Amino acid sequence: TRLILATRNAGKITELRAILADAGLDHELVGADAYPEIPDVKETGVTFAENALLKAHALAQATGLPAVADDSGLCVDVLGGAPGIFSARWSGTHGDDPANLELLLAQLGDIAPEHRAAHFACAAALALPDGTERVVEGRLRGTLRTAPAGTGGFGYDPILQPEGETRTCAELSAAEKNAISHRGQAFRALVPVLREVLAG
Ligand code: ITT
Ligand code: NA
Repeated sequence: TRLILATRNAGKITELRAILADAGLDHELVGADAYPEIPDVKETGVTFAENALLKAHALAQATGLPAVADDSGLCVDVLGGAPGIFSARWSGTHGDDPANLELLLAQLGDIAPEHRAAHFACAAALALPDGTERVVEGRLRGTLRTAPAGTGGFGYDPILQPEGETRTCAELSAAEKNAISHRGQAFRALVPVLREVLAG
């Protein structure tokens, strides 16, 4: 069966393909860019789970195929959880623009390491054309660096150093990141649900 990856974020798509393949999912995975005629849904939810469900339902309804979506972001303790669901547009420009990360670093200034706790969060949603839905979440806790390091991954990866690591997410290999990441955790938890729901 074909499974839609209801996202246009190339970094997410690369990671999702690896995570789902490693988990033994044998569906044909197709990104939202394969359906250019389908407009992007407005992310009007106030939680990652709500936005992930909105994106998954929009693609499932429009294509008549099962769809999974990822809504994710960086939540900084000292900023009360911001940027959170606004991570992709924190500086006003979208997505993998380093302006987002630079603005966040400027906002944190020289706050000491013990006050730089943060986590990545990911909600993984599945929607079927008949309206069936599931959503699960994953988290990766860590500390924010004062300067970016590394070239891997995407988004805020160069500034998040996971707990127990000496490297940032952007200095991990793709496999190392997927093994511990918010996205890896969420989508690995979704795989048994995908198997069950798509089989039955
Ligand atoms: P789609 O809605 O098309 O999936 P998007 O990039 O707009 O793409 P989100 O609204 O979920 O997706 O925003 C997620 C943002 O959070 C993303 O652009 C990054 O800035 C950040 N982010 C999420 N996961 C990340 C990760 O694994 N590493 C670094 N930054 C991440
Ligand atoms: Na979002």
